[in-house]
Order: sequence, then structure tokens, then C-alpha cells
Amino acid sequence: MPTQSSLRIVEMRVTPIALTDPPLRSAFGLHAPYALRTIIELVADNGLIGLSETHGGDAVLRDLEAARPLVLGMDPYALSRLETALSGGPTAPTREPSAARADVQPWEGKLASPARTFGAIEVACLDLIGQATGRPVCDLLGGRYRDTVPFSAYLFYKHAGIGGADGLAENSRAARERGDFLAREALSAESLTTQAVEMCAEYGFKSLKLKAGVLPPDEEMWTLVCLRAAFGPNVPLRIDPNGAWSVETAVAVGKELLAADALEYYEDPVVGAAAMAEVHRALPDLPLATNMCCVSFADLPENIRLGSIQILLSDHHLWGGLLNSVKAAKICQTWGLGLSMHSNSHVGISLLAMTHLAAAIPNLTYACDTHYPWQTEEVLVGGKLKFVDGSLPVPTGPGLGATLDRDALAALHENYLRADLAHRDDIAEMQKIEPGWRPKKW
Ligand code: GKR
Ligand code: MG
Repeated sequence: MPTQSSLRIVEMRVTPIALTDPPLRSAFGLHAPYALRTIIELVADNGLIGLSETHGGDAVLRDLEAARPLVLGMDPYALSRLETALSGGPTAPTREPSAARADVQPWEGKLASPARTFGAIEVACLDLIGQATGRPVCDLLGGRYRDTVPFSAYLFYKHAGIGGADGLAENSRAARERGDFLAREALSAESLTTQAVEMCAEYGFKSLKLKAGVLPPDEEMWTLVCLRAAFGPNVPLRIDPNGAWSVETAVAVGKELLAADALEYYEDPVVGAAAMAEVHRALPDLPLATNMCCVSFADLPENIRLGSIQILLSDHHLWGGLLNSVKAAKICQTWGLGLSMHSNSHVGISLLAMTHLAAAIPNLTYACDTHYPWQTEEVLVGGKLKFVDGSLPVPTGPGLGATLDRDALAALHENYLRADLAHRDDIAEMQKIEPGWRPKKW
């Protein structure tokens, strides 16, 4: 009988990178000129290299360094053992990042998290296993349920400029050369709608997500009305104020949006499971979605008990990797919750992992979020991944289907050294253009 040859991890490379990021606005402030990410390479004794991408910043790097002794020498199939060691034992509660902390510091790069560290290593291990067995990663997650994965247009109010070395320079040569949605200001309903039209023309997205909590709620509602008028009644719309609204505002806005039949789902209008449940009691017909009040397995019981959410926005970077995300999907199905997918600024390794995951989960029935149109750089051979009609084809080759472009990686690591950022701090960035700025509660 043939025996499977063994596979051992002999080297772990961790490269912090910084991606040029335009001056996008959210309830938390302003995106810095660079978004931080971390690229992980696990080298096996047979020469294969498994890849993964996770959040950036010092805390993430420290967590990965602490895990290094467990990873070196590891069999990439031995994932339960690694997860148990990182999380503090077989019965340790999966406590971090807790919903409470995510409410205060929603940019996940600041959170210390065994689930995130494990997830980052798990994806690279699955890439290794996929390459070693000649199967795509989606086959390791239950098998391909769909061949293409739809994504939605992620719309941001923004300042003029493209980020990076050009920062907010509205008239820099690079910004003028682009001259498109990525470079132009969009701080009104009308300019945001133009952004949406351009982004959809380029990528073919069939649903729209508005990042809100930036302008007064009436203006953000007006933006949805403009989007509806521009795209017609059949394009699903979502709005995500990242908890910037009071329950009262969220209910008042939600009533109008419900009456106008304007929303596919209402994402984190308020902060915390209890407040979300209050909004749900007032608006039982409007599904509430979250990537803030339920960000780990430990948060599920309370959210389910209170009825705080009807749709979970999964995120394998936070939920402990791809296999754990499949488990979370099953829990959603069991409790009648819908499932969609959250994103942060990222490059193609994360996007490929998201695509394999979405391909393998039958009940992931909504188009996934992605920040990808806002990133101009890539670390993969072949450059940026190509969307077809708003969807990505699920790769059919071994593993994730990702090969590192070493020159591109080195250039983005240079960006990281130049950016000199230890973590994401949107409030500090916002204060550079509006001294004293603090997040508002509408
Ligand atoms: O990139 O500004 C952003 C987003 O607001 C991001 O930080 C959130 O995590 O995309 C996210 C969301 O859906 O809340
Ligand atoms: Mg969100």
C-alpha cells in the first residue's frame, strides 16, 4: 500500500509589508497613506512554500514570533495540536478578540489574538498540503461548491489623493495620472455615486456596500437614494456605519430604509450585542449584520441568545483560519443565521484564501466584501487578480494558487520601513487634517 510521504516545516519567513492606501474615511477616522499587512511563508522539507497573509503591525509580528518554536519542525497536518498549544489548552475558551474589545478598537491589527496567529499559520499549512497533494485549498475545506465567488463594491467617502508617498496630495502627478475613483475626492452623495459607477464599470460588481458613519446620517441616507437611482432596484445595497449611530438614530434611519426597500442588510449600525438586539426588536424585518459585535466563537452564544444579528460577516483572519470558518458557517446554518464575508485592506493572498473559503461554503449566499479595488500593489506573480463580472474564478490548481513575486514583496517591505507605522491608527491620521478630531456618535 502506498504511504504518504511526510512533510515538515523547516523555515518560517515573516515579512511585514505596507500597501499604498488612499485617504479613505470611516467612523474611526482616516486611513493612513499605508495599510499594514504581514506575509507568512512556511518552507517545507521538500522545498514547497506555503503562503498566507494576515493583519499588520507590531502586535501581529510579536504573536507570530512567539509561535515560531511551535511551527518549526511541525507537520502541516497537525493543526489541532498547534491550535490547542496557541490557545492555552484543549478546553480554553476562545476568548480573544472579544466583542467588547472589537467595539473599542475595531481595526483588528491592534488585537492580540491566538485565533489570528493560528489562522495565519493554518492558511499557509493548507496551501502546503494542497500543493503536496495536488488539490486546491477549497478541496481541503469540503470541496468546491461554486466555481466563481461574487464580491461587492466597497464604497468609501474619501479625500482626494491616492495615499502612499503622495499621501493626500490631490494634484500629485500620480494622482493626476490616475484621475479615477481611486484618486478623486468623494465626500458627497453625488461624488460617491460616481465612485460606485466607475468601480462597477471596472470590476463588474453587482452589489454595493457603503462605508458610513462619516457624514450626518441624513446625507448618508441620501447617498443610498442616489445609488438606488443610479443602479436601479435590483442591485443590493448595504450600509455600514461601524457602530457610529445611537439606537435611536439607527432605528429612525432603518425605518426609512425599510420603507424604501433600500437595503439588503444593515451592518453594525450600533455598538455591541445588546444595542444591536434593541435595533432588531424595533426593526424585525431588517436583517442586521456584523463584523463588530460577534468576532469569535466565544461571542456567538450571547449574540444568538439576544437575537443581535441575523447575518454574520465571517473573516478567516479573525476566526482562526479557514477550517474554523467552515465550522462557524455550520453554526450559522444551525441557528438560521445568514453568512457574508468581511474584509480589510489586503492583497491577493488573502483574496485567494477568501475565494477558496467562499467556494466551499454552500450557505455563504451573499457577495463578499473586499477592499481590493483600493489597493494598487500586489505581491503575486502575475499581478492583480482579475474580476469577471464582479466575481473571481475559484482556482483549480494545487494549494491557494499563489506564487510570490519576490521583487514586489521586497518593494512592499521597503514601503513598510518607510511608512514607520507600528499599528493602524485612523484617529491620529484624521487629527493630522482636523486637529482634535474624535469619533462622533450620531
Ligand atoms: O477599512 O476603514 C476600513 C473598514 O472600516 C474596516 O476597518 C472595517 O473592519 O471593513 C470593515 C468593516 O466592514 O467594518
Ligand atoms: Mg463592517
